[in-house]
Amino acid sequence: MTIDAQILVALRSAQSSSVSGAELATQLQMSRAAIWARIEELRSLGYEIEASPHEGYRLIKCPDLLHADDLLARLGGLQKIGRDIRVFRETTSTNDSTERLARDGVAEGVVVFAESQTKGRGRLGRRWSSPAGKGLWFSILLRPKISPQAVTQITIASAVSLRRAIKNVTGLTPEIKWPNDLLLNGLKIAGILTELSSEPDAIKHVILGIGVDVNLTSEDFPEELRTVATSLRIVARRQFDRAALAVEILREFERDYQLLHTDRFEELANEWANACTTLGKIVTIELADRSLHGRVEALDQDGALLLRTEYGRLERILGGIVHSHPD
Ligand code: BTX
Repeated sequence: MTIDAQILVALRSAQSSSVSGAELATQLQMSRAAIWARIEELRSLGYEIEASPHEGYRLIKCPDLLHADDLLARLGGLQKIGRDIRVFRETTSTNDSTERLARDGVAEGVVVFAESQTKGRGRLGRRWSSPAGKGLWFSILLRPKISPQAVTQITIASAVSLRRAIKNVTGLTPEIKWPNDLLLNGLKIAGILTELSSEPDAIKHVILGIGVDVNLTSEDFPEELRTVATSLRIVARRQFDRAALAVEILREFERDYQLLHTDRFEELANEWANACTTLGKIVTIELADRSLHGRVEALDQDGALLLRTEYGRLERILGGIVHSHPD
């Protein structure tokens, strides 16, 4: 953990009391002057830190920005997902930035956040609107030990952990639309883009891209999205601490990702099925080369959707865009 992250851990664990400069200096094996310089640096980033000659330092308020050291400090360095965190002010797509790290051989668990994306993307070349400082736009590098056919399990695991994290932090309970959308009041508040790099029978790596509309107002969305998308802020009528939500998502996902590797996907699949509004629905699914119409019957052990088509055949679907129809 960096020095700044360790300082933030110490200040946070003191809660509303102060930590003396001498205590920090001993703990971090630095001079008190060097600690003071780091505190000044954190202040310049917007951290409100009170300094009193008798009592020491006290953390009053964190700025509304994503700061790698702060995220690391909040995670406490205990887990694989988020053991390394990078934050860009702007990037094309966090999936691209993470892909470069993957090719450089960086170990799994690195998470790349961006305050804004100029070319945020969804599936099939669709765009993902990512205004600065309003949402969580990030990607996780994974090197899962599962077969390429089972990669949908990762999307499922991330959907349930994302839903749980949102519920824990905001009290709102999104529904899941297969395979990768989270909805509130029928409007999209989050999307997941799973990109796979694979050989025929082994996964090289997976980039899990997650976008969550946290503090956007309706004006922050391009006009054409205002009838299909919403944000946690619009629904709850209050703003949320993006860093706290980010950390909760990474914690929940760490747990579910471990379950995948211990053959416990069924537990996640059950949770997913309970939250999924697509099960049992009459849908049209747009695939790359055709579309299928029928009723969604179940999810199989790889996370694929089983669709009973209008002709009575059972089709196994791994991707595609789902349109629901009333019964
Ligand atoms: P998707 O293809 O299911 O959804 C894309 C569609 O969602 C768009 O066509 C549009 O209708 C709608 N949309 C666009 N922007 C938003 C938004 N901010 N909120 C709600 N709806 C929107 C979903 O793909 C997967 C999205 C993943 C986004 C993350 S962000 C971090 C990472 N980097 C990156 O480039 N993509 C992922």
